[in-house]
Amino acid sequence: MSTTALPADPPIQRTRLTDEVLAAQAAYILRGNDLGSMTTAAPRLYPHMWSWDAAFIAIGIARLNVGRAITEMDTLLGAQWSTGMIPHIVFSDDDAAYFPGPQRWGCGTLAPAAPRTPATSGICQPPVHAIAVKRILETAHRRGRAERQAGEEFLQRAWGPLMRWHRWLAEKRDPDQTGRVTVHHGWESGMDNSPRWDGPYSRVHVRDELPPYQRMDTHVVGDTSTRPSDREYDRYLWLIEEMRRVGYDDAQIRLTSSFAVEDVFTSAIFALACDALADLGESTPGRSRDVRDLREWAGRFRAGVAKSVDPESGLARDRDVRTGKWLSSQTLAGFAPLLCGGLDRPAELRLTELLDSPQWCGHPALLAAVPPSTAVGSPHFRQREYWRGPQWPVMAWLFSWSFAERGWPDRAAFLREEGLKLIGDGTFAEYYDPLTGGPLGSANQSWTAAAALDWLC
Ligand code: 9WN
Repeated sequence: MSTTALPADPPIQRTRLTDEVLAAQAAYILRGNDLGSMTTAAPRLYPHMWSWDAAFIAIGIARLNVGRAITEMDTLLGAQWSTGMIPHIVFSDDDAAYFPGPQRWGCGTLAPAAPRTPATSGICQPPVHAIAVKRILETAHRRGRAERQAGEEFLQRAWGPLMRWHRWLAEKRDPDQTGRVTVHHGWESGMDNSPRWDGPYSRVHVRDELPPYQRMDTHVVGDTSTRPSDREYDRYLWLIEEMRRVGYDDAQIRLTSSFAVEDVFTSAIFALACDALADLGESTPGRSRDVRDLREWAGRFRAGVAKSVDPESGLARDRDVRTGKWLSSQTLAGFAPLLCGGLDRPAELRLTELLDSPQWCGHPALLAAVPPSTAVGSPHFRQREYWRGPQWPVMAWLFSWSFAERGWPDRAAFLREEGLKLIGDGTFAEYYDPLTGGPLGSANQSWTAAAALDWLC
């Protein structure tokens, strides 16, 4: 099995591996990407631990080895900042292999709240972690007594860090109690170059003082047009520069960052994660105040997501904090209310019908009926460009999981089947061309393998 990047022109001829072979290959990939106590997001393109990747990866690893899944989460939580933030990257020792690395972030020297070790980035990613803990514990409970005990002990030590993480999001990233999490970098959304961020990024003005840099990602992927452009990277790096200048201080970033957007997808995930954590805390004496806070946050963010819905399109919207304007886009983030609930019946029905319609999953040209990152009919749709069109199997997993939680087993099973159609080619690509099924980005991406394992084992 190759660990190199995918070729520029992927074959359109696809063969579907059997479920047994696919699961075995997924396990093989996760073992291959395992550095001992962290799993790299991908072998060459992403040689470190990413925050939301780690959570999805742990869900998949739990199917193989509950103890190793717990280690993954322990490593991530061990890099938590004193503010409560869980950083978006925990760096491995391979620090020359990815840009921007620890030196460019400079958190070890500039950010009083960052841990001295391990080295981390200075921003966060969507809070899927409590969802992972819930899923890992479910897996542990189905196994023997030893796994169950390891799971319970882990929850005991993870409870405090997870509560601090959630409190930081609720207080520092939503000080005005809008019910929506503000992000200060497209990377914080996990959907780096989505059309969702075109407006806010157009207002990020890169100054001459931006220190020079060399990208590494474009040396790894075969077709650089499937990655963000250099112009986009300048803006990504400029935002980091702004944060460095204020020592990564939360209050200062809120005041000074040229990018401040209420992210409706992250907010829906936060509502879901608060409920997941509250469910886990419910039966333990001494956690009732925490559980009350979690339920309150879940309610606040569910309402914040529902309030963002565009009366015209029915889709949820982000909001640019700097202009005060709602941002309409035809991206999968528009379906955020289906993840966390909170809409009235007619609005929810309208949104599920839109998801199934030819504008989205029912588009006749799609190889698999999972939501593309941007609607095929949108003027911003680019079939091979990262978050501007391709389908990401891990997003199909997230929708499938939350549909099951919401009591929609048929919808959950359908997305699983369709998601496996993509992954079934055995490349475990980072993302797929929705029109050809061609694999794009990195091959052997860990979270793609993890989604397959959770679906198949
Ligand atoms: C920047 C690791 C990460 C994912 C993100 C995805 C991509 C990084 C990059 O890879 O982002 O964080 O260098 O492009 O957009 O969602 O967590 O897989």
